[in-house]
Amino acid sequence: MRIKSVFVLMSMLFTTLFLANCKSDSKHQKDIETKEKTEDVKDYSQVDIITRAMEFETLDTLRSGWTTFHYKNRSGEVHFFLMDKLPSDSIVTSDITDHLMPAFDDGMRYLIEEKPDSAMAAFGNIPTWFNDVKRYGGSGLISPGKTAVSTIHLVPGKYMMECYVKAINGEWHTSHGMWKFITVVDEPTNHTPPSAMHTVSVSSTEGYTFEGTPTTGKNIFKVDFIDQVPHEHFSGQDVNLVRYDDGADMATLYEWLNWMNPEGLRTPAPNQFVFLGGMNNCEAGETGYFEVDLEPGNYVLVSETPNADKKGLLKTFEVVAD
Ligand SMILES: [Cu+2]
Repeated sequence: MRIKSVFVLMSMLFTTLFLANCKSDSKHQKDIETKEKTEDVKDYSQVDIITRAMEFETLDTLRSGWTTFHYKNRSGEVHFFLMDKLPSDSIVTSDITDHLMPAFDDGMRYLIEEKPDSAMAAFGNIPTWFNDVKRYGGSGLISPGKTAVSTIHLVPGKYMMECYVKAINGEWHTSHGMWKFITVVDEPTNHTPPSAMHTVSVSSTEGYTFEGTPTTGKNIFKVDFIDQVPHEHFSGQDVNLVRYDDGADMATLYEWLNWMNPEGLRTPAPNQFVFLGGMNNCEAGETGYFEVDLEPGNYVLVSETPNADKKGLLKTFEVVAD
């Protein structure tokens, strides 16, 4: 673990030096300026994100307002993306890699080793600024080969895009490189959210309220966050759309969705379930949209929250053939 951290640090130092060296190359600098200029005039209202292994391949700068993300999971693991708005623009890479991540890394390792007291002590080292992070949505969990389409409303600021699913060894995807700073500038897109066909209201006390009858083909869901509170896993509530096989053991899914379980959110995801996106955590009063093509089958809308079933933070439905 420590050796690996040193290796990661050395790799980062090498990358930094390499980039610094590149910057002295005037042709390269010109290329960068041309690229930035091209990006300046981009619409920004439709943004692709691609994950091929453990990275977010997308733009560094986005515009505020409504933006539709097409998150293409071309890797072999389940992921998501979440937009964490940082409380300060002065938070830099070392704040994340040297302070935030080690606290989560140590805490998770202790949970896997069944040392809950040590785990809580490690989580106690999470920097205090992390309490002031605001979430502005993202995708729900998305299976390999699938694309999650999410429309969210961004306010200007510095963000960290992240995925905290876990690798097969229990380490966070964030610690494997699945995070990225993104600057959202104060220039709203002209984009408007799509026309919703279904509405899901998410409340910590009432659970999900959803009366829709999704059908085959394209369905657009609007997700209203009535409130947002930390649950036993210190995180809030969200919406994931999951297709499940006949006779699937739903308890397996609910257990897996709790990151505090040593096997929770850990690769491999349970079979018999296909993750089709959804809407990641938003602040109270915020709204997000997601779009999905449905085929006949069994589906569940479910929150990545401990005891989601007991809290009403789930809703099953069936899509029948036309
Ligand atoms: Cu991931």
